[in-house]
Amino acid sequence: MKTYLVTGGAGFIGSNYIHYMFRKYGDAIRIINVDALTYAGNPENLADLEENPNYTFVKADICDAEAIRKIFAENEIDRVVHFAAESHVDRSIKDPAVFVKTNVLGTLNMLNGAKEAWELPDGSFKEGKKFLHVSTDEVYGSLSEDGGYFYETTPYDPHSPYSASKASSDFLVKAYMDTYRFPANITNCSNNYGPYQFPEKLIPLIINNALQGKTLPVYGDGKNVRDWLFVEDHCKGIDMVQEKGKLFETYNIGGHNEKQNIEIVKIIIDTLREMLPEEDPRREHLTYDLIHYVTDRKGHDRRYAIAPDKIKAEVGWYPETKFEDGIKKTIAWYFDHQDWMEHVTSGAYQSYYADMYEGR
Ligand code: NAD
Ligand code: TDX
Repeated sequence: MKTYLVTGGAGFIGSNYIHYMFRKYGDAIRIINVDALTYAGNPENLADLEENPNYTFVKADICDAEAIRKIFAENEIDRVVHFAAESHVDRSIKDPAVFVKTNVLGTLNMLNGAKEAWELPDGSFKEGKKFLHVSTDEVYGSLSEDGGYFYETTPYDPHSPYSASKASSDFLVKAYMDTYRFPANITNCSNNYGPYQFPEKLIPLIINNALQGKTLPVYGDGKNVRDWLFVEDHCKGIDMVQEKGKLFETYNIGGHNEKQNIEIVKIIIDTLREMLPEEDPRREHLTYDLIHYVTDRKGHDRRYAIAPDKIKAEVGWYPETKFEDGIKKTIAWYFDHQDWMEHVTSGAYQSYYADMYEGR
């Protein structure tokens, strides 16, 4: 039985990954989820696993060397899947320091914990151990509107404090692979969408505002392009890289699905209108009139697009979910889980929203 140490498993992608892995492997695996439960971490995302004897939750900060060492000392960890990070670009523009602490120093601490536990006296590593570092396409910078893709060989050119901190963490993982032959992979993926995403990110924020009849804030001219990937496809890709990928390699994971932000916002409005029953009073307000162009994000990257050719050729992964299906499933999930949305938007979210959007 393999034991996985997942960091940041109470967040959006991490919780989807843990669900995916138990669906796929059942009780043939154990998962230990270490998460500090910041504003982005929500135990409710994994409430269905509370009674599962193969699942353990540890509340700890990935920067806490003692706590991480203890987990490695008490468990024979086979795989690390490292999601934990500060993940929101807008927050990084307001307060970069915590991004450097968690994303850079936290990653360093995870690398050291795994290295200490897995390294043999001759400097080689125990058989079969693997560390997967989850990163982003934002490390490659921004593409022009009229072409080009990010490849694994594209030079790093991060612009925001968030992407700079992720780039730094990628370089640390590369340094451990190059210096110590530390058994790792890096994956750089495009924008994920799906259930359990915190409503500071575009898609859940727009769904939540639309259902409440609030204005829908679109940055700049709304024509920035993102390459949307259904979160379940991403989770499958991570597992396939660990099972079939070559050690020490980087794999880009993308949806081959580019959309302008304004297109996404209009799709959400149209889909919600279809879902709401005729007599629902919210239908009347759910029109494009809710769209509100606001001051652009500072340093806003124009376009991201991944060419997932290498992962397809070497690992056999491709994005299976068509955007039309994925976005419908996603909107339906938020529609059916309005209680989840209420829980995550009460309290601190209100002041976050006011600070980020009021008068913008
Ligand atoms: P998220 O913000 O939803 O979740 C982050 C999780 O990490 C939360 O559960 C939080 O409590 C935890 N965490 C934060 N700081 C911690 C710390 N110091 N110690 C322990 N736990 C801590 O993020 P997400 O969207 O699920 O992203 C997961 C990973 O994927 C990140 O590394 C992010 O950079 C990367 N990524 C995300 C996307 C995307 O579209 N969401 C795209 C590409 C890459
Ligand atoms: O209110 C909004 N209005 C708006 O126009 C928000 C929150 C966003 N936007 C725009 C900015 C981006 O062009 O929508 C696009 C998507 O924004 P986000 O959801 O904040 O994602 P992005 O900045 O592209 O970064 C995401 O993808 C890569 C994740 O948050 C990162 O963690 C990941 O690395």
